[in-house]
Amino acid sequence: MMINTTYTKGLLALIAGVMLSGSVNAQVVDTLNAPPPVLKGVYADPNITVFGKRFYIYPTTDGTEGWLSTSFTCWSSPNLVDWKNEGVILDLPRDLTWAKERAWAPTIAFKNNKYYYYYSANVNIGVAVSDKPTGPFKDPLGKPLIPKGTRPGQTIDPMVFVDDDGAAYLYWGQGQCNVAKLNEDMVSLDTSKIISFKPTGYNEGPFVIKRKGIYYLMWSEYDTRDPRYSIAYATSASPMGPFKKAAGFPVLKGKGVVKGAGHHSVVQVPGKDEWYIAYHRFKIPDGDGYNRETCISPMRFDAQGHILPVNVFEKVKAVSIKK
Ligand code: FUB
Repeated sequence: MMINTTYTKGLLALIAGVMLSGSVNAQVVDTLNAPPPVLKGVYADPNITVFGKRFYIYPTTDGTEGWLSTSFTCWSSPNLVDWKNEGVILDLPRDLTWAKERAWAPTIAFKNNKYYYYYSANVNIGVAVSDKPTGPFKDPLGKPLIPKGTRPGQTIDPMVFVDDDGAAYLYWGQGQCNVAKLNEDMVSLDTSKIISFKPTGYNEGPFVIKRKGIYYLMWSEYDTRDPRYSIAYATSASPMGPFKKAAGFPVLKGKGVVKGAGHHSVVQVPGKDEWYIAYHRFKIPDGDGYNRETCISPMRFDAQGHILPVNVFEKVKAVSIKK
């Protein structure tokens, strides 16, 4: 009798809790039905950002074994849900003299009234410049900004971060993470201080955000062809570290039909403490590490500033940028 009363009370409390919170759906994740990708087609390594009143994604074009793509596209959106293909913004055989293929993992920044686009090409890092976020972009150097072999690991996956004081930093590297300050011209590095380090589990795809004075360095672990591909992070009080890996990682990983989720970027909605993470996963259905698609999910922080685990089944809803 005693046991039954306790059991009944517990059950009623559970039902009441679910009814009050109304969150039963939020907790039961259907891992068989993932939201559709935000970009139509196979695109990976999405670099999401915001310029003025539009969001932009700069991805890698997928669909060839060995990632042999030769050009880069740009996509734009007023609300994170409806995306327009702005076309090819850099075509390696047409626009570069020093690389023709392996157009991978770009990143972009606005400074000096110009857009600076950094990208991997044949395992070197290049820079291109334009007056518009949608290009066309021109190669100002006629050679890589960072040639392959400059540091151990692959010279790929650049990420540019512009701090509140206007100083710009370039992060890059597979196998180890490197960081250097960019000079004011944005097309050369301050080589007096290049820092290289490898947080536990680090493989590639570094990305930095700053929130409430804390620098978050995020990266991808495992190989992009591995279904376990996932995202972890570390924090620092300085853009060049040292970075301390956070407990409770990975912050984003596949589940159910979502496999190989990683190589991400993060955007803050201007004027709000509202953040979204763009990442790729194996195409659903029939994808793999060469056929990946771009998704966006909300990314949240707890009261202590830890990044909360991202739900890869949470669909992004339309966001408005304040006038
Ligand atoms: O897309 C080509 C390569 O695959 C990227 O450079 C890596 O980060 C991985 O996503």
